[in-house]
Amino acid sequence: MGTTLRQVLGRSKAVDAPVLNRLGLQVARTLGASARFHATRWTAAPEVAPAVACLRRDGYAVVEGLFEPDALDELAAVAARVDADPDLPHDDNAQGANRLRVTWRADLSDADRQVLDRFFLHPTVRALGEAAERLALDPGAGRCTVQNLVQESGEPDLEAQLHSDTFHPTHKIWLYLTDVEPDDGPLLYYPGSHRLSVPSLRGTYADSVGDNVGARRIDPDEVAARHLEPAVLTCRRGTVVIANTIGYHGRVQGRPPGERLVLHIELRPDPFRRPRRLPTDTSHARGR
Ligand SMILES: O=C(O)CCC(=O)C(=O)O
Repeated sequence: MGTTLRQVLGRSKAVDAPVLNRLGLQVARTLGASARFHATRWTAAPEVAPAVACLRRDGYAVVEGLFEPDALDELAAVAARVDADPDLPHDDNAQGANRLRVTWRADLSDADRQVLDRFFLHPTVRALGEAAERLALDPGAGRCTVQNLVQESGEPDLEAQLHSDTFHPTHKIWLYLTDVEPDDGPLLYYPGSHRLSVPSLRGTYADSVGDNVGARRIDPDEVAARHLEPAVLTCRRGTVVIANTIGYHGRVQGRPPGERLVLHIELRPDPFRRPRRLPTDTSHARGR
């Protein structure tokens, strides 16, 4: 079957077109999606302007103090309860030996969703997401989930391999509900790696002519060629982190009994047919 324009201008991480990839298709998609993204202007709301400036400069930003301790306790208690609820559908994702249990906002009871929506629908979080993606977000837009990562001994965490999620700018937001120490598997990010560069485009090309169809694994030589240094985002509970995950990132390999409970939002609009607004997400656990 021939490669269609729809595939080329689609959101798939890679296009299965060996000849076109050898001619530089994935590099062209990367440059085209970046130009499309940067052609969209968006003025950040004043309360998030400093964080958005960090996000645009470094590829990630940290926001602290969004919730008072009592409000945070309530969010953490509800998140822990829904995570442990055997009557709720969950996705249990293999991450090497580690266990990542995902619970979707749309699967929650109205009462629990109302509590967790204090984060998912928080005006500051929404303004941050809108400025990051440069489009409007309906309440509950993006994949809104509770995620519990438990460190186990054995195979390393798959997400501990340094990677770039996809070929275009795209954002993830975490609210950490537990303190995150190195053993808990904190996020690791290379500031500045979200910008395109000759080494990153070379890496994109090399990846596209191989057989990888998932997130692009980053070779240490590519990092060295760009003189980038990592930031490990250990933090106190209550911290919000937003990252542009075209940038090089991964999780630090933790160790038992490390554990990390988060509320998570993933924003990934179509890079070429960019909508003006992202609708509310109604995804459910696959096992439902
Ligand atoms: O959970 C994290 O800290 C990072 C996970 C990751 O690498 C990813 O979502 O692509």
